[in-house]
Amino acid sequence: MPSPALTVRAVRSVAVKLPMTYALGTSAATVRDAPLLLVDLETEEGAVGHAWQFCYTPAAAAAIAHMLEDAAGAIRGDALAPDQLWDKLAKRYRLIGVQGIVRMAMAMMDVAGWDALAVAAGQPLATYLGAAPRPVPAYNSCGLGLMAPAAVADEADKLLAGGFRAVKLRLGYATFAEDLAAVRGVRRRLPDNISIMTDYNQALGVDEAVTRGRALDGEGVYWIEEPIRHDDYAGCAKIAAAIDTPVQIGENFSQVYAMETALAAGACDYVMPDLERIGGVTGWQRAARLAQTAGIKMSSHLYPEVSAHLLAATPTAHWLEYVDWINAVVEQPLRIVDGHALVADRPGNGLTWNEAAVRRFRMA
Ligand code: SMN
Ligand code: MG
Repeated sequence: MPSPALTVRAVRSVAVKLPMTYALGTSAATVRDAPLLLVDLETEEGAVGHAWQFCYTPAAAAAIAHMLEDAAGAIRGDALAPDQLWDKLAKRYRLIGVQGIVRMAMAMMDVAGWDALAVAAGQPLATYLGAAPRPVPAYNSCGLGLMAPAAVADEADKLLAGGFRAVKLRLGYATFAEDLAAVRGVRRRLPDNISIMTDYNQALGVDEAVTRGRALDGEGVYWIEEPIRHDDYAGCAKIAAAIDTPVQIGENFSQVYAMETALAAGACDYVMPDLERIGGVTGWQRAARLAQTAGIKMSSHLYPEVSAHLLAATPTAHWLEYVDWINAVVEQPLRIVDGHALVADRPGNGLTWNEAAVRRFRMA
């Protein structure tokens, strides 16, 4: 069922800081409170679309909100046609470049826009995109930061609550011996049928990544994510060719063009675009078509509520990255059953704010 024609009326955002159940302890930085931007896109016809953005650092929340205001002013009164709005804003920001916080603001607008369209059509987003909503395999990506081996194994065990059959372990300790201790500690603690993804968050150089990657072959690691600088695709290709464990990259793909370049370079075995960096729902669909053509498995990065709908509509869908960060401020958190994310069976992407909670966690 097509959505009735909608017109953009206003875009509003509110910044919140939510305490995380498990700290995100990457090799680059540790995040204990999630600075998030919650976005509402209002239409003249009444349908409202929602989206959220992880801002990485509180200062960025204000900056992205400011860009969002600028973009909203530019599309006020326009027909809600996400492709066309993307092109219009891409032209507006051509000189500064559609990257960083500019692109994040555009992508949020796009996600909220698609939500409003699906809400107006009375369909879950997955259905609106032409797919049948279906449970999507999810790994628990909360926690498992850099810490003592015994602590990391204890935490891994807790993360299986909810029936998860996969978790993600952050690596990139000062020495490989510490990486190995973490991997072995978790591998020994978890049942054999539980998959362990690993993520270096770009900590290594190419040679060190080849050395550590080869040494991890045979340790029961499902993938090695971002071993080196995210945009060194030639380096990633060298690592992918040298080790048996699959190399995963993609959270830093800036629009589908970066993914095209990465795939042409043979940079990885799997891809995992980030909803906001790939260009919202519009960008995700382009990436999904590219992954299909390339025959490469595609997972998601963050934003599990919306990504569940998108993976249900992705021909080479692989794993959904689950984080619980938004749960404190939504009316109905994403449901995980038997390690699968259940695509919300209500119109739109399923996000609606608990206004009292939003007031409580609002950033000053
Ligand atoms: C990650 C890093 C920074 C913020 C969120 C998530 C991590 C991941 O690389 O893939 O989960
Ligand atoms: Mg990552």
